[in-house]
Amino acid sequence: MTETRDTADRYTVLGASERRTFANWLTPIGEHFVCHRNDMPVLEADEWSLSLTGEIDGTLSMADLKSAYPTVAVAHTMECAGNGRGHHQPETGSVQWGFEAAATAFWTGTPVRSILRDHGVTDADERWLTAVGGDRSADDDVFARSIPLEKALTDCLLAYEMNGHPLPREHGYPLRLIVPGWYGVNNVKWVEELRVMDSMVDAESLERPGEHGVWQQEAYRLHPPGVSPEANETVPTGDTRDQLEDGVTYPYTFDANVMSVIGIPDGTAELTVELEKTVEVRGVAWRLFRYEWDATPGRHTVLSRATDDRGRTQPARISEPGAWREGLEGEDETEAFPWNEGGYAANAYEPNGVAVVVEQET
Ligand SMILES: Nc1nc2c(c(=O)[nH]1)N[C@H]1C(S)=C(S)[C@@H](COP(=O)(O)O)O[C@H]1N2
Ligand SMILES: [Mo]
Repeated sequence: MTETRDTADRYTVLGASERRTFANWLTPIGEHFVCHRNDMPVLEADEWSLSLTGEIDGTLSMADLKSAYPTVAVAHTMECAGNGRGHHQPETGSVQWGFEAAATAFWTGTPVRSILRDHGVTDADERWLTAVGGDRSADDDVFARSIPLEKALTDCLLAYEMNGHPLPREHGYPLRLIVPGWYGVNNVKWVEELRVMDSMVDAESLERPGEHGVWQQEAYRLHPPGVSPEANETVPTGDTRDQLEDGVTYPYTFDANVMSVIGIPDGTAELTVELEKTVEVRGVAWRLFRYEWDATPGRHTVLSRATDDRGRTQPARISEPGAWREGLEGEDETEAFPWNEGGYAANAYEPNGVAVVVEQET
């Protein structure tokens, strides 16, 4: 793993350094990518508390969270919304991720639903849950993100363990929000406040100094070049693909688009195959897949393309900057994910192919 601190926009970034990470479905902590922008806060679990605000009211210590509510564990594949950004041509700004900003871990913690119910929230009523992180920028801006309350009541948790170990500091110690299946940015680390609101977070939403709406309303939204999306109070769906097709003018990165990566062969060495023997191709389509490849000698590009349970498949490539939604209207092989200025939510499969040379064993 190599750690880089992007000097232009200050992201701290760490990614799996090897394609082979994706040959297994569970990612060891040391190979799980890391992504955040502010300095990591130095927090201690026994001094820390979670504020419940907005339409709920209360304060919970770590001991309250662990003793007063059930404990659950979920396997969550987290993908940075900027994964695949490096495949945009021309290049967009920020971290040029290829396929490595994705990982699967077991997260253990308290169901958000249990806390909300205990504080009188049983129905979503089209409201939002805003999680605020304990990291501050130099200008006192906080990291705040809103998700539909409906999602929070369904399967989200406040996690304090990762793969059975105490949550590492870089992954949000002592507590982080886990939003299963949704892009990394929704999974707020170092959570210190949960706020039940009628709308998504914006500039004036919190009783705090600094900017509040940046992460929700400005960064992490899909739009063509030269556009500054206006803030929305609400959107009709958390389905990123539905938003992209026509649901929302400039979509938010909520649930993750269907995606896959090959782990082996990893392209680093030529393969020698015995006659009549297959080559194992293994990877993750945010679940482990495996394919016995009847390989023939020669040069190949091995591609993986996933289809989700709603029949939506990965587009082949990323469009030209001007195409925006038109690219999505192409049929199958010609369908192109819209080039967008932030380089978000890209799930094209062609750029992630593995070049493999196969020789016949004699
Ligand atoms: N408080 C806080 N939470 C955050 C971030 C951040 O900068 N601050 N970065 C988000 C982004 S963009 C991603 S992709 C995930 C990455 O989580 P990880 O570092 O545990 O992999 O955390 C999210 N949660
Ligand atoms: Mo991210």
